[in-house]
Amino acid sequence: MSATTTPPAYDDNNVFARILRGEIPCRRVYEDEFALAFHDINPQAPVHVLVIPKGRWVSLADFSAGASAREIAGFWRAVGHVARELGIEGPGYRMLSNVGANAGQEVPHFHVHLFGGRRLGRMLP
Ligand code: DGP
Repeated sequence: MSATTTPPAYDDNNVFARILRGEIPCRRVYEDEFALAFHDINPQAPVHVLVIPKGRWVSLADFSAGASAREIAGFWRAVGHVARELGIEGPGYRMLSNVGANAGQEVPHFHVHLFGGRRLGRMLP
């Protein structure tokens, strides 16, 4: 692993930063010290929730290289908690994160999509 990799610049005006600051409303489903979860504005499934870490991270690589072990553990614990609380754990769900231009990442704040509530078609890739 290179210690010289420059992390991507974080845009403090991206929509999720504004949601975290309370400048834009969201339909919140969970919040703790490490993460915020809220319904996607444009749901692609009966359950479509976004889980975001509270720090200023653009991608998973950025997050995993820069966040503390406590923040990383807290975030992933929150993702699992949200899936259970939404009732999608038993029937099954999909977890997805778009990273960068090739994946069509729209919001440059690291986030995980949780999709559930129906049979999901195969989508690889
Ligand atoms: P992506 O960056 O492509 O992984 O997806 C970003 C998602 O964020 C997309 O599904 C729509 C959602 N989104 C964008 N703006 C808002 C917003 O203002 N509120 C909420 N709740 N969701 C948003």
